Amino acid sequence: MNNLKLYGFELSGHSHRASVFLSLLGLKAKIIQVDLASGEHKQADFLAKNSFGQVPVLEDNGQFIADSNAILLYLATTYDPSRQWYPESPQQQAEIQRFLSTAAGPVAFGPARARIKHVFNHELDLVQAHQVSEQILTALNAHLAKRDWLAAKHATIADVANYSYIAHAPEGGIDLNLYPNVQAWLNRFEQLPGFVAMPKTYVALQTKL
Ligand SMILES: N[C@@H](CCC(=O)N[C@@H](CS)C(=O)NCC(=O)O)C(=O)O
Repeated sequence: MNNLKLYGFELSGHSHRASVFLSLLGLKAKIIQVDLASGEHKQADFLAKNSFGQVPVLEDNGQFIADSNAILLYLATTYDPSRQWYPESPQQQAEIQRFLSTAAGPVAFGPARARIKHVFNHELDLVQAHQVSEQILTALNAHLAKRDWLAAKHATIADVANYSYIAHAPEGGIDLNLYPNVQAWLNRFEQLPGFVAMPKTYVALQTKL
């Protein structure tokens, strides 16, 4: 019996990345919502869990793991004996790392930022976020033309890391219809046993995205 807790925020794609992976692995975890609006993540109690003051943070038997991609790596190497999600071959690991960097780079600075601007109205450059989004979605659409998954012949943590913010890109005013191979990949991901969706924001609901 594990003792997993996930500190997150329900509209955070980074948090969803961690919670959907827990579910895909069939792991039960206590989900603890951190009140970002009131600044709970900048209080001493939370900073003791993650000095960067960001969600998500995973707690496993009193040990804290911060950063969504670090959480994916930790869960895959600790709780997936089959090593489907993070295979042992150095070549496959390098390919997965390439897409973890994609998630932390252009996906974070493109679709995720555009959504933050639309949904939370933060001071961000929407034009730049849309340019970055177009570049990375065009590249991913080409990458997925002849393959089902980003980094292997099956789903890996590379797919988990990139799914949430790309699936919710329309909430940032991005038209995914322009990227049919990306859409097919999102649909494939949503069919995985254990998949759970991130709630749509009021922006998505207003525009029926
Ligand atoms: N590199 C981090 C980024 C996490 C992140 O940006 N979290 C946001 C919510 S989506 C957050 O906590 N923002 C509050 C802040 O930065 O003050 C990860 O992958 O976990």
